[in-house]
Amino acid sequence: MTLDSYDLIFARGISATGPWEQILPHDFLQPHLLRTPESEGSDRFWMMEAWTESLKHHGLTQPNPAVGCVLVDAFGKEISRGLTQLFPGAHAEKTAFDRVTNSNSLVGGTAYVTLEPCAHTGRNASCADLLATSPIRRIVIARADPNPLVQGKGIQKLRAAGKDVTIGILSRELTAWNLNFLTQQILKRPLVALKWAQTLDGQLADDSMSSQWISGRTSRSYSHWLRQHYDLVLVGAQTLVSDFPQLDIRDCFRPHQGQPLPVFFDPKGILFQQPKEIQTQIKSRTLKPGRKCILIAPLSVLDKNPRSWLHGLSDLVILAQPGHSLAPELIDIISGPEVEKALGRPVQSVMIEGGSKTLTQFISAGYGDIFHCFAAPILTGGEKNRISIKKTLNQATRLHTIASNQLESDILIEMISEEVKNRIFLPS
Ligand code: AOF
Ligand code: ZN
Repeated sequence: MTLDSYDLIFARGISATGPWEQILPHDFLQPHLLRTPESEGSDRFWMMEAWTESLKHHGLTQPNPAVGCVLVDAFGKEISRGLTQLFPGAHAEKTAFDRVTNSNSLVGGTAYVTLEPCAHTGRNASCADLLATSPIRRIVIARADPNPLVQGKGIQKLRAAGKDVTIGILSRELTAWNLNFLTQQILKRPLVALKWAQTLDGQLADDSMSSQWISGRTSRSYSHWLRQHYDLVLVGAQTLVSDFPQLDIRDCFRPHQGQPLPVFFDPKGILFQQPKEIQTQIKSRTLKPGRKCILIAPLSVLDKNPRSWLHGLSDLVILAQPGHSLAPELIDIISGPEVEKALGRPVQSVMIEGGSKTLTQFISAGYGDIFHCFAAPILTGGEKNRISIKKTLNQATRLHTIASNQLESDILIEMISEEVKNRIFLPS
């Protein structure tokens, strides 16, 4: 199968992590951010409905993917819908079946599911068995589940039971939506998302290091939605010193129950060398007593510098990196047992939010599965705060655009790496 770059670009009104109408407050929704409605009753129409259902548990089902399911009767009327419950709760299909009041309505009906129904008996009976033994006639699936316990076996069970199975409706969009889960399953490591806002001339901060307020309020609202999407939010120590970022979800349209776990990366020990006033500000504005955070620094930095200024931060977990390199040490630490313990579940994803040095280091080390990049109509000049990986066009890292949009006067471009395109988007 070949897929050219154009084929990867999503339908209008859909970002890499959901439809805009589900993400932004309604007064931020400019007309070009609205979807072209699907024709009523079509497979795409119902798959959008199944996706919309799963969005209600955005960021809450991990390590399970947030799946949606809609059951439709033989006359095209909705019977019920369901979504994956909070871990370790029921799967979407089971939730939808539990909400059916008249089982006769299922005869000859269709189930729309955003991921292949599972084939294993885990905490629940297998969803493929549930569908296979039901009077539902047709099952429409967005994409296959690469979990070795499933991996096509769900589809096989359905076909063996004589069901009509269609695969691939909104598959790119739902692959992006489940990218955390899919990356963990296929690449056996956490998804690394890179997010930044830059001026039109490529500065992530001005030369005096101020990086706040480059992008507008709609872009900021989307950034907070992204924080809900990823398990960890990581920034470098310089960003901490310059911006005292809160790294929480404040400005999000939908009610949210979780917060990402903030991770700070200090490869040179600059936090330890700050004057007392700055350290006090870091403690009161970002690390905060009672807030669970992770600080990662090389062993040599932690050995050399007194940590007394961190006293009182009982929920701060300090982790030593054996050397100085990012790959694979830092990723190993991020997916290791201490971070898993602090998060309360296995780490499936991390979003690197800056600054320019940290992003440059990650990109240079070959990391970056998905990019959310905002460009604002501002020119600052300057040269200190740019992504600078120093490659020629021949050696350039080439990405694939999956979505782009104008958010007020900013332009958002969302891209995936070659590896994600070939190994996660294509096999679906
Ligand atoms: C579905 N429907 O709603 C979800 C699925 O540990 P368990 O038994 O809950 O199974 C987890 C796996 O099930 C998960 O890794 C993924 O492969 C699949 N998720 N499957 O049929 C759902 N969330
Ligand atoms: Zn299931």
